[in-house]
Amino acid sequence: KKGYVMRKCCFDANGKKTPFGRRGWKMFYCTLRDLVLYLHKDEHGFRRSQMSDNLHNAIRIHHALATKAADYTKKQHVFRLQTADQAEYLFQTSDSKELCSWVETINFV
Ligand code: I3P
Repeated sequence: KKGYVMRKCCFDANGKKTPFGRRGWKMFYCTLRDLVLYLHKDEHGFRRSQMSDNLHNAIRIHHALATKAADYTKKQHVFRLQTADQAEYLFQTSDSKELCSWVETINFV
């Protein structure tokens, strides 16, 4: 699965609160492949990048959990992603169908 999303970092690895200055919403082209969510500036990023670049902005989703962020009311169609290393992100998708599709894809790969 792939597509544009907005991402906000809430907690870094080990559940450490993401510091102010790095908590903003940022747009990424998101590619889910082999249990890794790759985040690139645009849809050409994956092809253009070295594998090391790809891994730099990557989130491992093995043992991660995606849930609709019903408690986050500032934006619509947002899901929360909690990773095995206790990082946490919010992702805003374009509509409710995309939201369900991302959540199901992440949880059932
Ligand atoms: C953050 C940015 C986020 C905001 C966050 C700010 O500032 O304004 O949009 O989250 O609030 O800290 P910065 O870009 O300097 O990191 P919301 O959009 O959810 O309000 P937060 O610290 O309460 O998460």
